[in-house]
Amino acid sequence: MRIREVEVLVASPGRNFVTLRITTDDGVVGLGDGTLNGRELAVAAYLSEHVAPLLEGRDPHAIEDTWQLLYRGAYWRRGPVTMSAIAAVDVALWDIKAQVAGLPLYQLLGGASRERCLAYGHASGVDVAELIESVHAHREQGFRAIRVQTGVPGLGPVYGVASSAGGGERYDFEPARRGALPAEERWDSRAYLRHVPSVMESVRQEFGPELMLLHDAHHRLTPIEAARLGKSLEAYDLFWLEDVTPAENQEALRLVRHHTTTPLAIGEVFNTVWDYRTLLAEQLIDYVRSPVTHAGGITGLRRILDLAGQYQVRSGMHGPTDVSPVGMAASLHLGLALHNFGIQEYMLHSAETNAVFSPRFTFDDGGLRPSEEPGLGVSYDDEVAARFPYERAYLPIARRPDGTVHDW
Ligand code: EZ4
Ligand code: CO
Repeated sequence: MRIREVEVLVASPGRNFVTLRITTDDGVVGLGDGTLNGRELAVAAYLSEHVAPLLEGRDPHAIEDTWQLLYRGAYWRRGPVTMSAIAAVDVALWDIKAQVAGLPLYQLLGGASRERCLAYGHASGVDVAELIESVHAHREQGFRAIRVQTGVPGLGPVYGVASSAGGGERYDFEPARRGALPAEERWDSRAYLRHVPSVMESVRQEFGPELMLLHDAHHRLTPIEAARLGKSLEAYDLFWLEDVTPAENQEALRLVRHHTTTPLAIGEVFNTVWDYRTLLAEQLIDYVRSPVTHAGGITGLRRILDLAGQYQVRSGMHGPTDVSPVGMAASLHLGLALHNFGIQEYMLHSAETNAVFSPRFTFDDGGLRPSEEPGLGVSYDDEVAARFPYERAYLPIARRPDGTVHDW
């Protein structure tokens, strides 16, 4: 069996997605996700110009050798563009292999280690009252774990908070105010640090101790601010506190860790095991945030999570709407099989997105399960996709009260 065709598909059904489609000479079709939010065409060009010519004629079953060829065989290694491109190839090849085997992909990864993958949804509100309404709505949908974000008094729109929660805003499909140029938001860490504990206090008062609560700081804090936040939230028993600092400075997490017992999740922008080396070896975190799509595919992420497992660190794969249904399905197959699975982020894709990909994973009793059909259990409809051409879109940026650009 040989790879006959490699196609890079870019469409914007609700938001932009980069999908790789690999077809074998036997007519087996595999899909991979290479979507990198706000940098989509960089991955598309990397794939079509630098990767596709290497794949035509290769054995699609040689997944490990292909991964090493694209990673080790490239002079310029690592980075989100490269690793998303490698992920797209890797997942498409796993999809093909599982279809040829006649098995759902997780069976090739060792089989199921659990019934379903615990999932968390995103509740938010411009104020606490709206947030509580949103948490109620998520509980009614069946979520047992919920991320909570609110606006901050004195600031305008804040990233991760629906701009008109309770209204018609499609928060679950698109959290960011994206546009053809970046929107600018205000950020004030002092105001944020004062506000968040009171939010958690209100949520615990309303919902009691059982509900699993998560919170995302989006890399906005310094280590000492992060330590203070973790400490100030200990009484509210968070499942995790996410991305507290811009953690390419792995050693900075020592300070945070020494000051708080709030569990820490980090790394949705990380892409290889090297980004986690100190964090894991010194047990500075509790959850690895990388998803299959941004960490070199199932092959790449499994390397990270196998190492994490030696340190009792579990998976917490990123699952925003910018990970396509193909990427979500891949994360679920890996998550179902992994021993050290922790939790899966789950934001609902829009109806337009689902019309293109027809994902067959299911959500039940607060958890997700991949499809039982051979392969990934996702497809791609070219005719529907053709109705949604690519649109340039930036994530917003944040500025401090004096106008200084703040960390993402
Ligand atoms: O900012 O997916 O935990 N989820 C998040 C997301 C990310 C976007 C960036 O592409 O932080 O909302
Ligand atoms: Co996040």
